[in-house]
Amino acid sequence: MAKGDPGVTGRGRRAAPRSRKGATGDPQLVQLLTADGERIESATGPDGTEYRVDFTDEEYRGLYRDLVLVRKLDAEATALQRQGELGLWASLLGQEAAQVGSGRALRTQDMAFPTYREHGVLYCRGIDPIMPLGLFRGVDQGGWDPNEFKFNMYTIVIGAQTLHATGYAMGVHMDGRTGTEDGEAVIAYFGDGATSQGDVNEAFVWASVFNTPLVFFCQNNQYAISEPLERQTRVPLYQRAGGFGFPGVRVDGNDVLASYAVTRHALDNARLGQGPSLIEAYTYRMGAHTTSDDPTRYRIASEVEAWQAKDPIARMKAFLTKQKIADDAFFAEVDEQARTESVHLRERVLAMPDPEPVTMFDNVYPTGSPELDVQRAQFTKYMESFEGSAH
Ligand SMILES: Cc1ncc(C[n+]2csc(CCOP(=O)(O)OP(=O)(O)O)c2C)c(N)n1
Ligand SMILES: [Mg+2]
Repeated sequence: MAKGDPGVTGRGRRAAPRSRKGATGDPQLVQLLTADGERIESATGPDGTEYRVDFTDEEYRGLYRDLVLVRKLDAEATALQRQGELGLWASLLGQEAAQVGSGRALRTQDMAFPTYREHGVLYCRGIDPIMPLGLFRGVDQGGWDPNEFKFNMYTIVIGAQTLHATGYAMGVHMDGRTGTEDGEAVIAYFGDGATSQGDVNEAFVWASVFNTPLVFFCQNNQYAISEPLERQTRVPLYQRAGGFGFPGVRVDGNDVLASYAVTRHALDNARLGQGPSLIEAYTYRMGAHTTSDDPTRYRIASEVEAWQAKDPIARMKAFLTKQKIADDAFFAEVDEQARTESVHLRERVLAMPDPEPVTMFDNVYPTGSPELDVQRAQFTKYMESFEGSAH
């Protein structure tokens, strides 16, 4: 989507083409675009909130472009790993709508705390998509400035970032940066498996009792590596929020429009000082957990096929086509852009220089530390012990 703030209201917006309120077939699920690409004008959440979007045609096309680009760059990263150019890759395949919808719902001042899979949110924050590839290639430690882009570093420790986000959001609140329409909100991403972690449950408690401006965004992709959802919970995950004292909602995470609407609403409530909420984006991890995983060992092909029919990009394409918002020339142009950008990404990854090993001590502390100086000296000596070493 073009730079700026894609709106949910305003002049010149395209009216929703069809009104089929409540037609999701699943009363728990907030959905604005069916798997067949039919628009639903509004959907009601469990607390009675009415969700809707009102995008211009250009904004709809922008969302589609985001989805396609993010998927293509992710596929390129997977291919690079397979060719030995990355150590590992955690693919977002299938989760593009949850990430682009929520990522585009963030306002400029909002801060995001990702896991290791949020490449789509990273893209929406305007960060060069090569950044996580440097991390997974092992040549840098992420490389982007979290303050500049309002997107924290990737976190591998499951659920830990929800506590970081809670502390950050408490600070935002204490600094008086909430309570107005241009206030700040914070979003913490995590997975279904992470909901079983102590960290996440502690974050829920603290966020709740300190009324923090925080949206907990759980991408329920049905698996934590090989562990299925039924090993994490006996109730729908979004209902957990009730026990902690804040609202929860389940959104169709393969529907970019609903993901946008629900996240925008939750963030705006948070920035106004109304406290935290939990969004469960109901989606599916179409690929492996990471490139080290073989999902055929623990799930059956028919399950994957059933989710293929709910593909987030196919339904957006069907909608744009049916409503004549986009034509074949547009789709071809987006595909060509995705191809060009992925080729460019590959070239830049292959050209990434290997760092001097000793640089791993850089950036540990902003102003260094005596202990680190000792370690650096020891390591330098060790490296010099290798015959012919230039270090
Ligand atoms: C504290 C901790 N325990 C275990 C792991 C190993 N681990 C890495 S990913 C993962 C599963 C996470 O599943 P989920 O939260 O559903 O996120 P997803 O990978 O599906 O996006 C586990 C157990 C870890 N990284 N950190
Ligand atoms: Mg998961």
